[in-house]
Amino acid sequence: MTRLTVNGRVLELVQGDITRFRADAIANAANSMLAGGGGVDGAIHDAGGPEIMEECRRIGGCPTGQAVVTGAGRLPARYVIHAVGPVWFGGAHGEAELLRSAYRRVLELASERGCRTLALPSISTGAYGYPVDQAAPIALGAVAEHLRGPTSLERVTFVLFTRETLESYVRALQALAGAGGGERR
Ligand code: AR6
Repeated sequence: MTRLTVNGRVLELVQGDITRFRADAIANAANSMLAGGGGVDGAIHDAGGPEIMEECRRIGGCPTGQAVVTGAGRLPARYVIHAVGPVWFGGAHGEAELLRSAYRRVLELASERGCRTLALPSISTGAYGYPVDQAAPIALGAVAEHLRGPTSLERVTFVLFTRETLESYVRALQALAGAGGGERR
């Protein structure tokens, strides 16, 4: 299963490159210096062009568990929301709460700007080492919770780069739906 309806809004999973995904906002898995790097961050800055980094430099940084907004340069989006997820240190260092907080902040910022569509990557599960099977339920739970409340968002899409990541999110979505997290498939 790759799609769940929550409160009439859509939470969906696709495999792909988030830089090619058309949405009002896309999230980035950034670092607290907003300094750019590899993974999805590198791909977003490469595809979006230098304007995004200029704005990141002006903002200066972002604490772990938080997010900041810039324009999207050449990307087919209006905003990039740079979220800073936690580095995995074994799970006993507040990683889950920081990851949940990073997603919540992205969702709040997108809604504050009136976005109807949002694309998300799997924050922290690449270079930052967060086990994807543990990150996926947190990521999906944060989105489902947000969609149950007042929001401008109508569709939130996880754009997952690898098949393994998608499969992990599919399992977590099945568990969420089974636990009554949505209305229908
Ligand atoms: N589209 C969607 N997902 C992608 C893409 C893409 N184009 N490229 C990679 N991913 P990571 P983190 C997936 O490492 O763990 C950077 O250097 C990737 O397969 O990008 O939060 C930053 O500057 C994985 O599932 O982010 C930070 O320093 C997911 O994106 C640090 O890495 C996240 O992997 C952040 O590490």
